Amino acid sequence: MRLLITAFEPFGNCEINPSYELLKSLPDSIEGVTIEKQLLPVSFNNSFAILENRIRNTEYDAIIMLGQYGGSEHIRLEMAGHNIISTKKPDNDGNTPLPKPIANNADYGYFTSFDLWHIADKLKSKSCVVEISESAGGYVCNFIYFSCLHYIKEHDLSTKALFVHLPFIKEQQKEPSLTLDEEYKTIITLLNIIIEEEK
Ligand code: PCA
Repeated sequence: MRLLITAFEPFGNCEINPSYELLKSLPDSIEGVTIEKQLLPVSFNNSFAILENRIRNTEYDAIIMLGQYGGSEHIRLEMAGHNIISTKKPDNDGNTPLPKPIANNADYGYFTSFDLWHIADKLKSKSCVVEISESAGGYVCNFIYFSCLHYIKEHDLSTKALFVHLPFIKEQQKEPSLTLDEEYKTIITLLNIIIEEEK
């Protein structure tokens, strides 16, 4: 099984991005499956270009994308990527695109092909603080999620992709927050569930 995990660098007024802290702490393999890792810039112009380069060269079975979602108490399993950029926050290149579709002549959005209800139930049964979210927002995380799902659809790939948004971690001294250990435990449990079912 080929598995790719991505995370984002810090952005805005944050010096830490929990997704990157998590990526750095993940093991190199789980149950014999190599965990391939990719850090992405918080950039509308460059983030998907980097991911696309990886997925053009390797047909992954699963891609799990991680990002920060300040203000949430829960780890959010994102149901869908929407075909829109809508933000007032500049990205790390200083770009604040006007609201517009990500891809012209494409669907309004795509759902993940993972069974999120089943995954969320399993995670909750192991005391992980997760919820299913209907929207990944209008910023770079939604951009990468939609772009990835669109690529999978356009290229008729069997790759399953999921975006997971993480609350602040305690080190950021912002609330609400979880500990890095709690987020780590949830992501490791998620990866174990996916590996178990896809193997
Ligand atoms: N969160 C942002 C982009 C990078 C990240 O970690 C978002 O929710 O769009």
